[in-house]
Amino acid sequence: MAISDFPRYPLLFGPSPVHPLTRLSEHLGGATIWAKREDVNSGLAYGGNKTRKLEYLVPDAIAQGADTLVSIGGYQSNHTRQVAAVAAKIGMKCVLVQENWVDWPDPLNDRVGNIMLSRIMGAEVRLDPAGFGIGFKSSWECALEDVRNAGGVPYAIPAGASDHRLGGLGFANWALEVEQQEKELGVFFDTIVVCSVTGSTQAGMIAGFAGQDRSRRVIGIDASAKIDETREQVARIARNTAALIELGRDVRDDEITVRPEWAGEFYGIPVESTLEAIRLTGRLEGVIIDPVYEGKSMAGLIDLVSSGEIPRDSTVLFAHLGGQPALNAYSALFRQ
Ligand code: 5PA
Repeated sequence: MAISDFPRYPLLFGPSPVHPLTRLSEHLGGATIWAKREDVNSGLAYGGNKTRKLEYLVPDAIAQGADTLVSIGGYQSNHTRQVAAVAAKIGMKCVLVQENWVDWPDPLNDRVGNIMLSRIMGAEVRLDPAGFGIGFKSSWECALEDVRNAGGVPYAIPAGASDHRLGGLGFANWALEVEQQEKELGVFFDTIVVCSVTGSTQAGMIAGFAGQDRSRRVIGIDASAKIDETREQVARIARNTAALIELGRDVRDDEITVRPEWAGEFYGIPVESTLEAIRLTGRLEGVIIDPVYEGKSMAGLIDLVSSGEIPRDSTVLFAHLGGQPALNAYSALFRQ
């Protein structure tokens, strides 16, 4: 089945905007940098990359007769906030397991930002003390069981909507969207920079771009600080998605690049390069990025462009995947 044959429930405004980051490009003095903005892709609770993935999961949930979306993430998960928004939009209930993925001392971490938004949208939020991990958890099984016991029909959405048969489709379609926008703009993005944690964002892109005539580099920047797991997950989902959309060949190893250098020591804890990237992007472009994800991928882009590893004649597309609501739990970092 081609990607266009998969049922898709429209949740986005349309193609997400693409625009140049002129002052950042001048400042770095290297490649030309553009951004594609998943943070403003939808009117649903500030959008983000998961909203795009969920366009392909919602028809499956409806076909299965589900009445409750069940998902999992950290206290400040952007993913669970987007699941809550989508559940509200399509008139389903929502149960979210929110685990203590980040050892972050902010006393409002489980109250402001994403988790507050999920509560506003009517999701049942269950706090769980378990630590970071993108696999399947017993607390999550328990949430599914509780929905069933109460007579409901749950639809299980794994962390980041990634480890799911349809999880890579949203960003395989993103690759098609990029190709179309390039035609309209008369530009070609030879390099894509994208943050990776649960992996289906980058994996979907890889599978989608693999079917196009012109080749390009997709550079994943790990933000989980567990590089082997991220690489394994990206590779597996890229291959499964490629098979699902009938690419007709295997995804080669050299099409899968995930770089570890900007993750710091822990998922969810920004390091100096993260904070510099956030400040620089804010001050030069008025564009806001977060300390957990895009702060790290932007730090990678800044280094790769400044060092010339991404060459001067490159045109780079930075995938801005959303995530700003979490900034509210990180206010201590920006008091001066
Ligand atoms: C997230 C993920 P993947 O998980 O698809 O690799 O995407 C990484 C990513 N940018 C990049 C933002 C803003 C993200 O929210 N967030 C997770 C969440 O629970 O929010 C899945 C981890």
